[in-house]
Amino acid sequence: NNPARAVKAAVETAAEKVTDVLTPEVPGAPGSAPPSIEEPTTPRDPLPPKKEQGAPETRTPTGAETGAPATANGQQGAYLTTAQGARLRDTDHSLKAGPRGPILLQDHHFREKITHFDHERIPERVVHARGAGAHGVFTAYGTAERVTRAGFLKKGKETPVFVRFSTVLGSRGSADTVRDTRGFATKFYTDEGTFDLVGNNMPVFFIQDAIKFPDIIHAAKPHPDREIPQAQSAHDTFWDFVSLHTEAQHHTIWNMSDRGIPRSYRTMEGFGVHTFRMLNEAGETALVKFHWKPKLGVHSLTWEEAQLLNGIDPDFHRRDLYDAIEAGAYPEWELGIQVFPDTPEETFAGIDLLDPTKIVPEELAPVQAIGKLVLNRTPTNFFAEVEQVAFHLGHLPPGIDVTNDPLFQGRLFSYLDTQLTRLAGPNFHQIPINRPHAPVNDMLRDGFHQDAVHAGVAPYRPNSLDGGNPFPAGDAEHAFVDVPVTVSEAPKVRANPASFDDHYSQARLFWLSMSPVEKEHIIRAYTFELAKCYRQEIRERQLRALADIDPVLCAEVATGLGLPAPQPSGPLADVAPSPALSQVGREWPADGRTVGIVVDPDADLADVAEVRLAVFGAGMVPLLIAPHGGTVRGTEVQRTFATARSVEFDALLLAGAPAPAPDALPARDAKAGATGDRTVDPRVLLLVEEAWRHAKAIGGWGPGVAVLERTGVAGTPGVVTGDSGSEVLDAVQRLMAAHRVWDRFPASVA
Ligand code: HDE
Repeated sequence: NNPARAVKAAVETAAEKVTDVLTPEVPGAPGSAPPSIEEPTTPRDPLPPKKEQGAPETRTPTGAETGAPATANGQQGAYLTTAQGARLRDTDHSLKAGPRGPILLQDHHFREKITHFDHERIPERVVHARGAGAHGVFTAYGTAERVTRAGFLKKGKETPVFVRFSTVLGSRGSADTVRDTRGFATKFYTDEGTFDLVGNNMPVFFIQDAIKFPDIIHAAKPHPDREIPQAQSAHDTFWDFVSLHTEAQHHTIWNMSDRGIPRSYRTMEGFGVHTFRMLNEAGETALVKFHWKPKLGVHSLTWEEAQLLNGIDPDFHRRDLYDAIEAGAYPEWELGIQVFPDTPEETFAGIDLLDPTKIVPEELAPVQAIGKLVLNRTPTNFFAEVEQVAFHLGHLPPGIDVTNDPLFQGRLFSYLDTQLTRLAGPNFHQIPINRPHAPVNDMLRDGFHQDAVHAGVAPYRPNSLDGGNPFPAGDAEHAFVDVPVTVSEAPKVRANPASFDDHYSQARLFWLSMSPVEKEHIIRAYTFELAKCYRQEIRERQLRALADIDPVLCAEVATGLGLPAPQPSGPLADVAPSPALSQVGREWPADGRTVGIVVDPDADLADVAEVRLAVFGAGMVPLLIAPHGGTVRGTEVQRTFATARSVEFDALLLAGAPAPAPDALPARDAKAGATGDRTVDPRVLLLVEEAWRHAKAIGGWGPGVAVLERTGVAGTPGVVTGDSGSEVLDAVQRLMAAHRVWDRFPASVA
């Protein structure tokens, strides 16, 4: 006898009847004709979700289900409709006054379609515009329980997450493999409210005070007159700023190191950068720094690979992330914290914990693992998820609080503010990807893009009309506690603490911690970038900064630029290296790595099938490279000589020595001719040359050995030959554990 329910039931019955009449046959259903490659002419059921992939959250911000099916995707319903649900006969022709006449203003479908299209774009992020994201799960080890009351860090607790990786400088369509810092932003949908850990792949930042953010970004973005260069720091305004504003020198040397060109998002460390304050159940506080440690180790591209990839596959990192997840090679990181006593000085081992240009070396404060992140699901819709996700440092759960780091404090303002323009209003938390998984009971109302239909009459406190709801929670109900730290009694000033004046000691610490080959790469990066500047005085000024970091670094870069090396302005800092900062010298799993296998369709391929299986078995991806597409002796070819380029592979195997195909590039053919070799396809020779130059493991057996001999690389470090494919693969796999064959790089410095 509830009238509303009766009406609803009647409507549902009516809807069922209508569906009965209208539901057409499903093509592809048992017994029906096989799917055709023609454009479908009859409607069909929605496509099933991708493997293990649900649609975005369908709850309203108040926790109610919207009733939308989990796979609701507009274009997959049976009939095309207007945005108001009216079925359409034709979406291919506008309504005209005769076939040759003008379009009529009354064409409401045309206007709706075009107007919506005209407004499809939203402003890209002012920084970090280019990115890729994925869903996953975070499982806590429980080891953080002694320092924080945060429920999602309690032992065994699993929390859904969404992670967005990004570059900083480039626009949305820019290339992935530019030299830049990478964003590593994680949204933990915890039961106690969302926690956003908005970090980078480098532990320090260019500036110490948020008020300088527009300055560094204006300097690093393309020049305002010509809007070039895109996604690069190799230009005058960037080096003008960092050579004048020398607190940027520490972050800059990280960018010039191999960390500036990661091999993959999966092989990046992440850092919260700032010091956070944690509060435990007993009411005790500690200062912490967050670290993400990738299971696969920290690995980078070579500079030449990065440059080639910018043209060959500008989506390299995005593709790598999605391919790995879809292949089941789920990327993994451990979250760790460095824990420091919460003393009034807020320093540790003499290092100011509020200075975001400083690290605390892991040798002084070990990173303690507190949980594991696994990314296991790619987005269903890039715009809805990756583009619309909105991170904010103020999204904190009970047990994690802020500190007075002036960069942190400024970011607490900026991230909320930026969404007002980018996501057009204050209700961005209602966008599916941003909806908390904790029940929401706020008294925020109205505004642009308000999706919720709030019931009740009293969105204010205190009230008696809505039964007094909602009530503030007490400590026992796990309310957020602002740690009552004493706020300085000092006068208002625009100033930094004196400890912030040290701009060089940690840049030097970083330099001294590098292996010879990493130092060589840093020298080359500075030399390249400064050589790209037009203004001589900027080069000279940056050389003066390098002299204060290290005289050898300065001298090497000066030589490359053809300039005299200046003397340091004073004594150099006496710092101990931190071996943990080097990427070289350890061994890592090769999961998800790519192995290219060159085959000659006319030769004996007996070993190839076995090697492919072994590569799969090792959790890696084998890609067969042949002169043409299709299949070779029943095995599918993934790359042809026209589409394969060495930069895609982590190791190269040669099972054959294919003769030049008719479509071999004449220029390369001529080059091969110049080396006296016309018997092997020149594109295979290029693959070998590049793989060798980029210090990758290379192996050959059978006729493949002859190719390695002809290119002159046989017998050099990291080039393996053998009698069988499996023997060669074994040796190549051992080499891959070190990421590259480091001995192949020349190193001019010790
Ligand atoms: Fe950001 N930063 N940032 N940043 N940042 C943004 O927020 C800002 C800083 C970082 O994938 C913006 O939603 C200021 C440090 C990441 O959506 C904006 C300052 C670190 C992302 C903003 C900093 C970061 C952003 C642009 C100096 C590493 C991408 C769009 C005080 C710890 C998040 C947006 C994503 C994005 C401001 C410095 C990381 C404008 C003012 C330090 C990973 O709000």
